[in-house]
Amino acid sequence: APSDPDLVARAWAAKQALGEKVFILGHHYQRDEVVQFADVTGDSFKLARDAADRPDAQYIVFCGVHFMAESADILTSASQQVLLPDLAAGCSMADMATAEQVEQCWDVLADLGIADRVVPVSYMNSSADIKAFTGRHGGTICTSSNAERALTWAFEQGEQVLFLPDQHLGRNTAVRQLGLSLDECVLYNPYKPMGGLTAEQLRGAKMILWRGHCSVHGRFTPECVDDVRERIPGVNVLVHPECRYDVVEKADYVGSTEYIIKALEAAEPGSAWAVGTELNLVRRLANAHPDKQIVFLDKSVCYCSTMNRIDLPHLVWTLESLVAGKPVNRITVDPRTAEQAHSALEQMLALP
Ligand code: CIZ
Ligand code: SF4
Repeated sequence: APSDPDLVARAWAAKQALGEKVFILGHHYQRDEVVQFADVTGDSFKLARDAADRPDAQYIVFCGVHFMAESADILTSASQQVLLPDLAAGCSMADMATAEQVEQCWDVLADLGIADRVVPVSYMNSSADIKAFTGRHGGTICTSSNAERALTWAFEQGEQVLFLPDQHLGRNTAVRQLGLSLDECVLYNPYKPMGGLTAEQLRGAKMILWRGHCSVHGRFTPECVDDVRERIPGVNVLVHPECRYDVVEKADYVGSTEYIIKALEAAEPGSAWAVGTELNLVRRLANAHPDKQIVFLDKSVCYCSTMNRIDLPHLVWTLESLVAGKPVNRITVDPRTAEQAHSALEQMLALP
C-alpha cells in the first residue's frame, strides 16, 4: 500500500529539522516506506559499522531489530544515542538463546570437563548478553559472510565449537564449507537436561549447534525448490544460509543478503532467479531489476513480522520525539556487557 502522504511529509520535515544530528539506518528487510528515509541500507553488521563511522550524529535511528540496535550501541560512542522505533521489534532467532540458558549449557560442558576445549562462535543475530558470553570465553562473533573464516579460526583455538544461536548457519557452514560430516554436528536443545544429549555425544561432537533458527528463512522447504524449478525451467535458486540444510543442498547459490544483492546485480538480463530470503528485500530487488525475472522462493508471503513492526508511523513518532528534544525508545547496553561483547566483535574483525 502507498504510504500516507501526510506522514511522508512529516518524516521529511523532521529529518530536515534534525539535519546532521540524526543518522537513519535501514536494514534490507525493512519496508519500502521506511527505507526511503534511510541514510544507508545494509545488513546488520554493515549498519553497525556505518553507525560507528558517524561520530557526529547524536542520534542513530536504527530501522531494524533489537539485537542490531544493541550492536550499534556497543560500537558507537557513549554520547551517541541509538533508538529503535518500536521496542517490540525483536528477533525470534536471537530470543531462542537467553543468557541463562547459555550459562546452563556452559555449566554442562564444564561438568563434563570439556569447556576448556570448546570455543563459542556466535552469529551476529544474538543479544548483547550472548555476545558478551562469547567474548568472556574467548570466542568470536560471525556474520553469514564470514562464518567459514570464523569456524576455521575457532577450530585452530580449540577442538570443539559451540555455535549460537542459528543451527542452520552453523550446520551449513561446518558441513558444506569445512567438510565436517552431519554426524559430527549435534543439536543442543536448551529445554532438555544436558541439551537432550548424552555425555558421549557432547564429548564426541565437533560442532555443538544451539537449537535456534530463523522463523522466516526456516519456512523454505525442499518442495519450494522443486516447485519453482517445475514452474520456471532453468531458474537459478539463490538462498540465504539461514535456510535449512536440505534447502541449501538443493539450491544453486548460497550467500548472505549482501551476496544476494550483488549476485542479482551481476545476473544476465533475461535470467530467472528464485530467491529464498525475506520478502521486502526480494520485492525491492525484483523492482530494481525489471530486466531479470526475480521471484520469491515460497508460494506464500513471508515477511519478518518483527522487522515489519517498524513502519512509517513509528518512524515519524521517533523522529518527532528527537525534534521535541525528548528521545523515545533508546537502546542501551550496560558497560560491562558492552565491553565483553566488544571483545568478541573485535575478534571477528581480526579474523584472518
Ligand atoms: O536474517 C537476518 O536477520 C539477517 C540476514 C540479518 C543480517 O543483516 O545479518
Ligand atoms: Fe530474526 Fe529471521 Fe527476522 Fe532476521 S529475518 S530478524 S533472523 S526472525
